[in-house]
Amino acid sequence: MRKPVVLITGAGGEIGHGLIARLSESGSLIITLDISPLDASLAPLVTREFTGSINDLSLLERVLAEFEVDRVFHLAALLSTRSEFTPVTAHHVNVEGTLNLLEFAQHQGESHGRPVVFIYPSSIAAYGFPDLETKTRAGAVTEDQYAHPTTMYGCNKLYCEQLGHYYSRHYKQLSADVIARVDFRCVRFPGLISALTLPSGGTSDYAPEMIHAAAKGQPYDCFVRPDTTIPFMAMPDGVDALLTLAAAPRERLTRSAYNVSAFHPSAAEIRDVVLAAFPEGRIGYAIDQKRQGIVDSWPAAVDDSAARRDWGFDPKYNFERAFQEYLIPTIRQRYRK
Ligand code: AKB
Repeated sequence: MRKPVVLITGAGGEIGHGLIARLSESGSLIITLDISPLDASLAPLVTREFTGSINDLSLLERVLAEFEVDRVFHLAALLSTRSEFTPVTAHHVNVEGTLNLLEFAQHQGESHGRPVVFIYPSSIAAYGFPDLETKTRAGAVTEDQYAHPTTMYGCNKLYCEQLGHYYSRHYKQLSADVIARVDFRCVRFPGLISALTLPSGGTSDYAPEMIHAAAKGQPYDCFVRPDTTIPFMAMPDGVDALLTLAAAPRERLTRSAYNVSAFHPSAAEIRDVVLAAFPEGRIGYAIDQKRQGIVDSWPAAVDDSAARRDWGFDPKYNFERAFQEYLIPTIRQRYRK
């Protein structure tokens, strides 16, 4: 009997770092798939590391043949800013790659007779507001409001939410013999701020970029206006959310995609708390109108009551604790070394 393993795609990314550490602590056997080799700090924590593309079907066939996968954390994606520069590549990776992983999970479930739990990080980019007035008036949005994304990344994320729901509920519904349909579960992440990794290609990156620049003593120009407001979350709470959702009893879940969030400061409020911690920091503003337009289309806040009710989502870090207890001390230490 093969031991069940967890597959993490995009394992070398920001979320993957924290997820691998937490899963290895719990004793899970982990296999990873990433376009780049894992950091030396992560490689020893995984049972097997595959380096390649989620669009390499022969590679996925190899994984299917060698391992019994019972959970998939599908993190591999091109983020919002990068996807705007290469929209077709973004669709290829974000959508076709996700379809490949859903087919992989379905075939895994059919081979070992149990549904594979498929955890998918969607994003606040799945929302879209036509203008700032509508965004401000909307306040904290629920999952079924304003799902009109204005970026390729947001379109990709919203469609993959629907694709996952199809695989969970309706896959090949005209074929009588479909067994072990994928158990798709998804969170819409806000901007995630990690103390351990640098941001890569996101439009919410102004928050982590400010902190890391000030901690390194480097000047930084924030690319959005001071009043810009979107929801954020400290990375440990993001990883906790994925693990808690994955472990939740299926019958508790009333929807496929859930909002999660922890705090929603303005860019100016983030700048203030960073300069209070790093008084020598030099943080100005150089607005990038295109990236500003993306962030203005995202909600100022989200209503995460469904996640709290259905599966006990409960972030540990509010705005103050995230900075005072996690981000600032950890990042300060990182650059002292
Ligand atoms: C991005 O900025 O693209 C991501 C996100 C908000 O999904 N961090």
